[in-house]
This record gives sequence, structure tokens and C-alpha cells, in this order.
Amino acid sequence: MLHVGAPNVGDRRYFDELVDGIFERRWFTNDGVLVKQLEQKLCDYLGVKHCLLVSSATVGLQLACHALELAGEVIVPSFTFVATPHSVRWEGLTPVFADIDPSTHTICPESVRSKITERTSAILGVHLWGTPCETECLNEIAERHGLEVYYDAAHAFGTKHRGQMIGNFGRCEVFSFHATKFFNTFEGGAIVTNCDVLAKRLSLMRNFGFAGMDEVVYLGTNAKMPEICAAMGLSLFSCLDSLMQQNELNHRLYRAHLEDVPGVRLLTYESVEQTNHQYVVLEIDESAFGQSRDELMFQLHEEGVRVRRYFYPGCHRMEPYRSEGIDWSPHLRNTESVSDRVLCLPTGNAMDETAIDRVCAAIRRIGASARENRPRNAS
Ligand code: T4K
Repeated sequence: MLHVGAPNVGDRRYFDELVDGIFERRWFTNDGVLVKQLEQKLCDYLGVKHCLLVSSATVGLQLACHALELAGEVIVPSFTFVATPHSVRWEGLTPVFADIDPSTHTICPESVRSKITERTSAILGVHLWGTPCETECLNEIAERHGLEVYYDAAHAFGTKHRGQMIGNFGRCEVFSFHATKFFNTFEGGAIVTNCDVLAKRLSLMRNFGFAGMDEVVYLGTNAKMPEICAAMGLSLFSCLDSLMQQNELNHRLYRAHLEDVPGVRLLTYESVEQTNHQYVVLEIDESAFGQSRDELMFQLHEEGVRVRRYFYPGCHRMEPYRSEGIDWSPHLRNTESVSDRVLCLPTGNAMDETAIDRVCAAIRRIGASARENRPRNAS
């Protein structure tokens, strides 16, 4: 079985060594040495002042929302994983859905502008698929209206934008290090920021608000990353370049194999300075391909290729948002049309050239057969 999301695996021997150390020290969590080591490496790699490892990106986004002292409404894209709006709602705020740019799938600044009300306190952009948002436009809008900007960078570890690594934009950015991500710590994430005050607040909040052994100075939660997760991160960090290269090669192979398949458009990262290529994203044009994205997906599943229709059907069509009596559809035309067409293919270092050939051959065959069997008057 080939899976979208099959985890990247790093240097197993180094991981085992690190795990031995964890047992020898009998220090399993709470700001352990491996967590500190990984935080330092990430700061250096990203060129950012502060990195706080956390137990997941979802919790990281919640902490960010809380630490930024947001209120009222936060503008988010609907075309994202549901964790993005959930993190806002979990903090008692209202996510307001904006549309995306259909070519990049990232939040559309014009749509953001149209959603601003006197209750808006922030814009939460998502660098979807590792493609950076239009950060300059979003900044400009935020400055004009006195809003915060922060980013869900769950997909964008290793992405470079305007000469800087993602991690340096907005007041803070949150990476996901979930198993399915380019860089993983089994479960986990990181909040990164160049703001000293915010970093201090976040580090207290991550550990129940403890400032000393018996001194709690802030409302906090448990968002700590355990040592075993940091060990996984360190073992992958040592292979970062080869993982990048492997994903880029995979993407190139997919592109070469699929470029002449009618009705299949592979999203490219040509305009991005550097990215991790962890998402291989197709858009299926039903009339040209011969069948719908969904039919293609189910047939591929039958052939043992677990492709995914991320992020269908758009968060505004998921609970609790869809039952809140707001008709989002007229404002989210691109979101609805893109989410009906998108299909993600497997990549990462679980894939090799033979596996990619197999996936592409199946897509080519399924499309050809659908077009051949299509009724004569359908085009
Ligand atoms: N923001 C954005 C934009 C995100 O995409 C995400 C997460 C978040 C925020 C929140 O980040 P975290 O709080 O998770 O750090 C998966 C992941 O669970 C989720 O992290 C990810 N986005 C999302 C895009 O994908 P599901 O519901 O698709 O998971 P599941 O269990 O169906 O697995 C996905 C695929 O990966 C399957 O094909 C199986 C495969 N897989 C999965 C795991 C865990 C493996 O082959 N091995 C594994 O160990 O959400």
C-alpha cells in the first residue's frame, strides 16, 4: 500500500543512540536536553530568535492565539486543515473565512480586506502546501487596520520567501512536526518568533505558567514536547538536505510522468524560492480527464494507492461552522471549486521511482479508460 503521509524517516542509528541517552539520564520530558538541542538547531536553521517546541501545531496555534491576546474575529482561509479555524474557536474567538487565490491556494488578500469588521483582531494566514502567503500585502492590510498577523506554517518547514526562511514572518509562525509532515517528531510542532515578549509568554504558557518551582505567573497548559519526540527530530534534522532533494526529485518525476495526461494539472512551486515539496498536488479537470476527482481517488484506493482529497470540502462545510447559519458559499467560490478538484499524491522518502511510476501509470490508465468509455455525446 502506498500512502499520502507515510512518514519520512531519518538516521535510525543516531535515533537509537539518542534514545539510549534518554534512558540513561532518566529524563523524559519537561525541557530536556534534546528538546533544548533541537530548539537551538531550529533557531539557527531558520535564522529566528526564539523557537518553542510544543506537542502539536494545533496546540501551538491555540497558544499563539492566546498569547497574542486576540479577541473577537480572526480571518482565516477555509481551504486548510480544520485545525486552523479550530485553534481560533477553541480560544473562544470567531474564525471568519476568506477565499483563496486559485493559482497558489493561499489566502487571497482582497478577500481578507472584504472580511474586516470592527471586531477583527488578526489575520491567520496559512502557507498551504509550503507555498508562502502574500506576506507583504497581508502586512499592509494589517497595519492599515491595526491587526495582528500570524501564520500557520504547518506545511512550510524549509520554505524560503524573499530571502528569509518561513518562521520570520508575522508576529509568530507555527510549524507542524506531525508524522505526515516533511520534518516530523512523531507528533509535535514549534512556535517561532522574533518577539522577546511573546516568546517569554509562550514559554510560560507551554508549561502551566510556571516561572519557578512553585511560582505560577500566568494561565498555562501542558504543551511540552517529550524527549523521544525531540530525538526523532534530531535524527531527521541530520538528513534534512537529502530529504529535500528526495522530495524535489519525486516532484520532478511526477511532473514528467503526468504533464501530458489530459485534465491533470500538477501544482508547481516555480515561484517559490525554496520549499520542501512535501505535497504533490493535482487538480483534476473532470471533463478533460474523463471522470471526477472522486472517482479517480476511489479507483486509486482500490489499487492500493491511498491518495487524499485535502482539504475537502473546506472548513466552512465542517462542524461547528456549517451549522452556524452563515452562507459562506458566495464568498468562497475559489475554495469550493479548488476543493472539488484537488488530489494529493504520496511522496517523501517512503517513495522511490518505481512507486512513482506505478502511481502515474494508474492515473494515466484510469483517465484513458474513462475517456474511451465515455458516451459519445459527452465531451
Ligand atoms: N494546520 C495545517 C495546515 C495542517 O495541515 C495541520 C495538520 C495542522 C495545522 C495541525 O498540525 P498538528 O496539530 O497535527 O501538528 C493528517 C495529519 O494528522 C495532520 O497533522 C495534517 N495536518 C493533515 C494534513 O493530515 P489526517 O486526518 O489526514 O490523518 P490520517 O490519520 O488520515 O493520516 C494521513 C495519511 O498519512 C494517511 O494516508 C495515512 C498516513 N500515515 C499517517 C500516520 C500518522 C502513515 O502512513 N503513517 C503514520 O504514522 O490528518
